[in-house]
Amino acid sequence: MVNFSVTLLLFFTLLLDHGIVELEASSHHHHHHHHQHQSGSSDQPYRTGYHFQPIKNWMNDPNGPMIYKGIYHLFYQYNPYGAVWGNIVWAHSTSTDLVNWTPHEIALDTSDPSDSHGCWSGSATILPGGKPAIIYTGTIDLQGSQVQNLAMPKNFSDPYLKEWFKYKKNPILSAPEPINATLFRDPTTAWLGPDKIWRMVIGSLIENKKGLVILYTSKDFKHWIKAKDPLYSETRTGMMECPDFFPVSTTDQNGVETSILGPNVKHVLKVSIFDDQIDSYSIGTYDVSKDKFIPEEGYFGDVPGLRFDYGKFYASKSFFDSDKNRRILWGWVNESSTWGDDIKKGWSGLQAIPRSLWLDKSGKQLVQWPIPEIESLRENQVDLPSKFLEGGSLLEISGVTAAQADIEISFEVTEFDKAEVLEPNWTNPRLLCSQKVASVKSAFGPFGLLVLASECLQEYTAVFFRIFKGQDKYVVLMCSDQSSSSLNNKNDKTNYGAFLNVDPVHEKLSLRSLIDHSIVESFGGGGKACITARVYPTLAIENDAHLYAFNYGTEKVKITSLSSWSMKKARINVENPIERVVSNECVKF
Ligand code: DQQ
Repeated sequence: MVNFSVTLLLFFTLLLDHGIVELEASSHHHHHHHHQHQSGSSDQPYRTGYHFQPIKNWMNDPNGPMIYKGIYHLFYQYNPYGAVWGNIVWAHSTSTDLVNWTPHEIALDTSDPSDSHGCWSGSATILPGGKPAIIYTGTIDLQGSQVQNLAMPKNFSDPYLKEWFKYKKNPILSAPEPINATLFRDPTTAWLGPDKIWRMVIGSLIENKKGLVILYTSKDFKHWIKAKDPLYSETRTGMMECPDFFPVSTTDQNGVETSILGPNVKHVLKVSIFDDQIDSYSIGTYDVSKDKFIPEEGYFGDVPGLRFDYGKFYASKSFFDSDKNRRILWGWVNESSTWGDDIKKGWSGLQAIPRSLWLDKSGKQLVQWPIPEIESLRENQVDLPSKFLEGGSLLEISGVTAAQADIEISFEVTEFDKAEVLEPNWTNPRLLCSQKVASVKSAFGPFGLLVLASECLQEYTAVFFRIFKGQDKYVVLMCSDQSSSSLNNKNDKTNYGAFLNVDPVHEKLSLRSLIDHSIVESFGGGGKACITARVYPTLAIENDAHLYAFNYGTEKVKITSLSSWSMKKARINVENPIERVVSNECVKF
């Protein structure tokens, strides 16, 4: 008896000991196996199944995306100590398919005087010979004064680029006169001119409201000289963060390497406008002799203007995927819940599903589409034969896991006479969508999808179209209506909207939504308008979530095609279980 309990005690001590050792080891890595938040668990209904997110804590901007030796890299702004913004370092994950991700140790932490208070956003550039370099913003005091730093991989033969060293002469740049040091951040991927000189831009603000992207040049990537003029500036935008500057092909949908110049390209400048929290872009030409970007039309921050996404999507960054000849866009999707709720659930922030991006045939806008790799997660396809949806009707799409799904639907309208007239001052699509929510009928629309819907429709997120009679053409409005998304009224339920550049007389109206527990990413017109929303249903969770096609307009519309899929869970930032067993369990026992 005594013997037995002694043995038992010893056994428990061993277990305990082992547990402690493992806890220490994992906290050192900033990844805790012990607190994995599972999607599909009732205490974590908002955790996603196939979106990029760390195991826990706060994440914001995507940083330094690239492909190196066939491995995709994503770094991101991360708080190792909590679910709200702060203590920002560069966390790092890699993937072979952009779907499943392996976490690595923190790539850049706040270890140097030149980044003692934060490693903020920045970009990777592949130098000649295929060697990557990172330039990022360091903050050096409590006020957030900013400088730019250089980092290089320790070991170029490691395709995972697990370790980085910081250039010993950092910082390579401090804010130039008269720029305020707290408004000088987020270097882009650099591009090489025909003169073999590197160029990059950094986001800034001057004279209270004037946003600008400051241009720097370098011969060796270490010494950078400020150009006389910015690459671009605009009087009233406010602070421009996270600029991105890249060419797009005018002849096909392939991506183009960042340093490529005309004749078959146009250039895109994207800036993240801090005051509005939007990613606004412009298409134009890059005059390399004057080092100026000349937009073809419009202004940044115009309403409606050109945006990567008309919902929640910010601080995005693209990279050229040289393996598959495409340009891929990453973007941060913040929470729409309260800080209190974020702290309770222990995490904040998602990355949108990476999108391929190219110039539309019109040449006037970009088109974006989720990378095809994500389709490997599709299962249990449910198709519906083409059919009419009568005015005021609802059609349940069953057979898919509605909380974690992908759906593509296409509509056709043939008789337009009764279309509601678009008043000349209805120029702000977001405003229109907040006035004309899903329950407001017109002739053509709203029709579309009710996602993350509870059985009796106390909760739903409505993604839909309306067709208006404009001055000389029919105008399509796309809305994402969050106003009924949750019984929890503490969440931000702002509605989003965009005009969709599709002619409904000659083209079908297609809509795809990627649904993942607390995120709905919608693509209208094959990716001509994208709207991402965060929602937190209280009833429409897990197996209690439903999916419907609906038409609350008075006139019938035709569904010409409908396919939907359950989405499998991706392996995202969970450490390789085999590696763990070998290193922690087997070795010790
Ligand atoms: N996030 C970073 C900044 C950037 C901002 C700090 C954009 O570098 O300007 O976490 O979200």
